[in-house]
Amino acid sequence: TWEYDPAPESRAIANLKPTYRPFVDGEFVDGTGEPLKSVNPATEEVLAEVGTAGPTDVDKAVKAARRAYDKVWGRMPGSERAKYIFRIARMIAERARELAVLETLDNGKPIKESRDTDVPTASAHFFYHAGWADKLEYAGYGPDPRPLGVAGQVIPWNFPLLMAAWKIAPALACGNTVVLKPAETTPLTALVLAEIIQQAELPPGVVNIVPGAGDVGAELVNHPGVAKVAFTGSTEVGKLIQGSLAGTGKKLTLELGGKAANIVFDDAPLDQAVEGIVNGIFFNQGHVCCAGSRLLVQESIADELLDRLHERVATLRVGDPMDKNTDVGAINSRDQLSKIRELVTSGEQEGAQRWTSPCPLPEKGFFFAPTVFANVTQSMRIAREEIFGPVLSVLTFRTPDEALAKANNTPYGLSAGVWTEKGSRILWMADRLRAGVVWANTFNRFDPAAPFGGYQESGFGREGGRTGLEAYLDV
Ligand code: TXE
Repeated sequence: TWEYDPAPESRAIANLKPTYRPFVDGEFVDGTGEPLKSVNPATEEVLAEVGTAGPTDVDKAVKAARRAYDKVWGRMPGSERAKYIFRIARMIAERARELAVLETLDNGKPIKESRDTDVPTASAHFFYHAGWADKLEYAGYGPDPRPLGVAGQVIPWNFPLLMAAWKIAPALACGNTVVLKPAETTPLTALVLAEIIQQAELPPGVVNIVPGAGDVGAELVNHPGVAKVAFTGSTEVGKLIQGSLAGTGKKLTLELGGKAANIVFDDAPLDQAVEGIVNGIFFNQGHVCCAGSRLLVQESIADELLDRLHERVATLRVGDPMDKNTDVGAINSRDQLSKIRELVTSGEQEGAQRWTSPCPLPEKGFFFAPTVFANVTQSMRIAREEIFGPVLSVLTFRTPDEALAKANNTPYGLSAGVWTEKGSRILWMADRLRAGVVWANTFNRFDPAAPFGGYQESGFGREGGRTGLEAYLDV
């Protein structure tokens, strides 16, 4: 074990300020809500105090967004909107180092992930959607697709900047204006994005950021001035929102939980599969809605694969997220850590065989060692419920039919992985898996041009690609 003393230089690179404030109508304002404290989950120290939005601030933000929509943004030629969106993309790239360090401090994810995935993908998302802004007549919704108005968007804490980009970029490209609520444990990078949006000189009100907890989210999605709601978060809250919007005529997309199957056949390239399994469940501490949290392995290779997997997982370095060599960082919050612990205990009690990485953990901070459960049966909670942590449940199968039945035996349906040398089998499986994304001989690959979204209780609607524009357009 070791003590983690966050280097003051990290704070300097992140340009960390003592206070952050809501962004409404082009200005940073004192929110009327109770301020919250954003905590570094790796050290449990307070990073900054964040002003939150009260109901009056949400109301002001939605009205400002509506004014901006009516007066400028909704009427601006797409080619003009594109220039602003390109500018945001470039400015994110220019401030990549600052944003990556800030994201890691606030979220707990390894710096190599925020550096190589979160920040560049956020920038790429704006670049990609800037390209659509003046080509919407080719989006496939008729010659003159129209924006909807004000989009109310609520995002979670697992990819704070990237989720903001996923939400804001397509909304702006299509001519909508935005009020976005970041998650209460990770509001900082969204507020730096607000600064970028201000410096990029977007007209006031086009984008508003209202930090706060779930009550602020509820206030936002239920505001009568909001025409479209986009939510990423828990299935539980997604269902609540869907219920409360019933009959309002608001357009809704939901991106909720998952329990993805990563399916390995006996002809799979095993070394490659082991890397894909590790990436599938330990990337971002497993705080990934499409995480490959159920490994389905063909019985004949199960022992060998499990041995190789243990060997590989034991090499993962868990700890200081600011260390470039760290593979698994901190769990985002104490609440999430408790949830992971509870589900892991249930796995033990229900008779699954637990293996835990011997990697030492820091004494302070919210950390959880990579864990692999063997002998898991389909009825166990660890096979059914989303753990959202670095915990893998391993099940076996004998035939492709059995693999398919087990993979689809879930109320979710966000993603799946298939590992085999047989192209025909990949196509057969992909056709029958009830999952929005099926990766073949890889996992957790994203591209702004590829639509992403789920089936069943993983939600509905797609984000990204041409299809993702549908959520923000009327025909
Ligand atoms: O989610 P919440 P939590 C899953 C994951 C995790 C569990 C709980 O399994 O362990 O959900 O996480 C806002 N109206 N996922 O509690 O509460 C909230 O402030 C409007 C999977 O953090 O759903 C935050 O901004 N908004 C998921 C956002 O919703 C409300 C990512 C998500 O928080 C609200 C996160 C309300 N009534 C968690 N209540 C994924 N799909 O990736 C809360 N919020």
